[in-house]
Amino acid sequence: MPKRQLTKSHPKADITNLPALGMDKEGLKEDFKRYYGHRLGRDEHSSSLHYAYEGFSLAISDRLIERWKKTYNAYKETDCKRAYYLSMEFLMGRTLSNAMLNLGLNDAAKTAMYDLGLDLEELVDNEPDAGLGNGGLGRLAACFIDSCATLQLPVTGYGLRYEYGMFTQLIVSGEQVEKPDHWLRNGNVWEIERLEYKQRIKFGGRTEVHVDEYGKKRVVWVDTHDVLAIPFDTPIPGFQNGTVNTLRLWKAAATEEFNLDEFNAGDYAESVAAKNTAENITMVLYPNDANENGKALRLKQQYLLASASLQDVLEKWVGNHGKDFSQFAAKNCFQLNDTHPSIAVAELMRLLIDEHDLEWHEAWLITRETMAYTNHTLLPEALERWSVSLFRHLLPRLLEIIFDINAHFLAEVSARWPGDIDRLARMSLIEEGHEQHVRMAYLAIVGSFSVNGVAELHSKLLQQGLFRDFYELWPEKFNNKTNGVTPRRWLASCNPELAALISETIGDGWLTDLTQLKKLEKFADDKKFQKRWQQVRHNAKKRLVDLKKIEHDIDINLDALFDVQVKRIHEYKRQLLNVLHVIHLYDRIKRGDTANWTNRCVLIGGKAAPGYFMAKRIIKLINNVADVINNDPAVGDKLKLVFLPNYRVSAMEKICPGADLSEQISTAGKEASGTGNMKFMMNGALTIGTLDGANIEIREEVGDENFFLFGLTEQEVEETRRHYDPVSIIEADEDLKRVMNLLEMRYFNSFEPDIFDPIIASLKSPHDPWMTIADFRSFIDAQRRVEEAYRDQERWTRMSILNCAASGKFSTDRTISDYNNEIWKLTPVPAQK
Ligand code: B1H
Repeated sequence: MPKRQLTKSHPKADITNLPALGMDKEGLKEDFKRYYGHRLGRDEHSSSLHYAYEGFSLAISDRLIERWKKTYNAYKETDCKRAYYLSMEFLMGRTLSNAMLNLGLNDAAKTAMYDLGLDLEELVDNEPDAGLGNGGLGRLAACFIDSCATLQLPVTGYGLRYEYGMFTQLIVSGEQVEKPDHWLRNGNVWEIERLEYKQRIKFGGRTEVHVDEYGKKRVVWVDTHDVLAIPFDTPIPGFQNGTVNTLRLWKAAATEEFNLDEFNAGDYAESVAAKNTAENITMVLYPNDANENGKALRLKQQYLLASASLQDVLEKWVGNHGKDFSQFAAKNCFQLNDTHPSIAVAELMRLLIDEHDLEWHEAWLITRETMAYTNHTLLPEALERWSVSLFRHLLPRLLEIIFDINAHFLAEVSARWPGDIDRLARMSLIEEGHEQHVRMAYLAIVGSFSVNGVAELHSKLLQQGLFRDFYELWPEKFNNKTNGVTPRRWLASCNPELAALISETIGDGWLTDLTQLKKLEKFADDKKFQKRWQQVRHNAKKRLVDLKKIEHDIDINLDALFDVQVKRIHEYKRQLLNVLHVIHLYDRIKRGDTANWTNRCVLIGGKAAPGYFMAKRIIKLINNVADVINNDPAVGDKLKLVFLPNYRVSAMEKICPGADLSEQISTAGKEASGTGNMKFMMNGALTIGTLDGANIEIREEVGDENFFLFGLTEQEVEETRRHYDPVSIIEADEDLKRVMNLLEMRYFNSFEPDIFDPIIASLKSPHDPWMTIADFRSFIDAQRRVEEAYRDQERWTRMSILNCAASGKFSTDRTISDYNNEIWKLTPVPAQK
């Protein structure tokens, strides 16, 4: 075949040598019109907002891609060290508004759309959320990659491109109904498929030992059922700095030669249908937050993510360095987002030994110098353990490697503590018992050079409790990295009015150095500033109510205290405690105890894992209580209770600016960190909370007098547990007795007898792990202090300003700087001009 002429006579560089795109409104208008009219083939008669959104997003996307290439080249030229954030979840939410803000195109975009008779806000609201995560852990990953790009760190996010993200929650007769979230139905303008970087993933089969001509033993994994992993890349822009990093999400696909035998046998339709088995792997996100997913398909997802990502990195390495891995650990670091991708430890060993011919000890040194593990929970039900038999069936070669890692590791433990058999059993990567299980957290610890928790208390409890044996062995591995949130999305973009007021007052340096919010302290007592602060927050409350009115058709008084709890529904987060308080307020109204009353609107939102019975029942209780209260004419403006359906990232962007009070009321020691608490604080809400997770650090930053503390400490919880007697506590507390009595007399379920019996039973059980009843009195008292503070609007506003001013620590820019300085050790790389 003759060589193609095109590449010969025209150097390739010319293909991408494009003139810079215009960053003014004229440039945007021109591109929008071309995309809308030509690419999408729409005209002024098209009534669908979607195509306007799509056309405009394409214009914005072009400007991201332009900078993406320059960032890529800058990283390549400097041959810098890189980090990879491996996560089963990236809860990205919407992209368009964030892209405009980070490109500095907000004003140009708004006027461009206005000129064309379009409302930019409507377009922005038309975008579906990319809900590829459950809650805090997935959103943290999204905030992290935002901060990495803003800090110009060469970090790539690796995840899975689920066809169906987090389910859509409907509320029917007060109960949660799940609807599949086909977020890709209308396409996704932000991603680019990169078939040229596909990887092959092995499953099943068996291993054989071969001896090569030099007498060297090598293991081969044969008779496998292979699947392809296809990467889809999304650009991740930094804040107005020219850097655009990459989020690479893998989609599973059948290999080209799939089931050729069946084709040949003439069973065409059967074999095409078999394609599904491969494609199912990335079909759906498992919707279990902080809970075990024991399914084989989930292990396949985890392995596909780990294997495809590691092969991707190794392929690039070999392309540049051949088989010389001496500098690999100095140039690469993998951060494991919980144990979900921790099979990467064994997979890196497999790839280095089986595919790249390294010796065990060389491969182990590299693995132990490149892997770092973040733990996000102490809850035993969320700790991943995979049965050895499932492992043997799906990933036989990986299981062998895990056994070998374990043998080496246990030898190390024996050398340090000779004869300590109990300790060996406790620390083994394999849990014995009726069935053997692989302890994924232990695999992650043994295979990593860094192990961190996500808030001070959480990291301390890991060291003293869950991972104590490992801490004794390797204290130097353990560290803390307190979580954060990105101030671009969670202040600048979601609350533009407050952001403008802040910038006008202290300048706009806070956008990339959030500690500058401290400068607001000076204005906390300034009457004029207070008035403006109140006005802005009032407007945000109005926007929140307008949103809810459409859905609920109930009247909410804007002067009421907006008391908000939005997060996954879980017993440890104690939405129940919140409901008990609401019932108590209702009871006070009914018995006329309303002197010095503060009107209150309680908003609760969150999804329950579809198989989590108690969580679903709690949703039903909230809705039933709301029904009674909101329809009781004796209540009026004094109290409202609203369940916000389908809580998600884009909903939080409207909710957090309008909240007065942030409910962070988990049983102490159970919430690893929390991040919603930070979003609320940043937007000027006050917190009522326990000494749990990052609440402790929030209170430290803002001062005790600006935080409503209640409840047992973690230590007290553990002590009380031994003699916990909720029935006596109820007996001794008149208010609580009345609340429980209302529940027990079926006041909120007169037509649905017994449905709340399981809830009542759990509250009254001496074995209730969440000890809700123990904290009732202290919670009610703290809520009284809240009401008193709120009635003095000047005082409240001052506290609100001080909360925002003290939120600087909780930027992911700080979190990521800490990760980088203490774990990754990357050098920032400025983008090319
Ligand atoms: C957190 C999870 C989690 N911790 C298992 N653990 C999952 C566990 O699908 N699964 O199997 C999904 C998620 N999520 C949260 O992480 C903590 O509860 C929060 O306290 C913390 O703020 C957040 C981020 O660190």
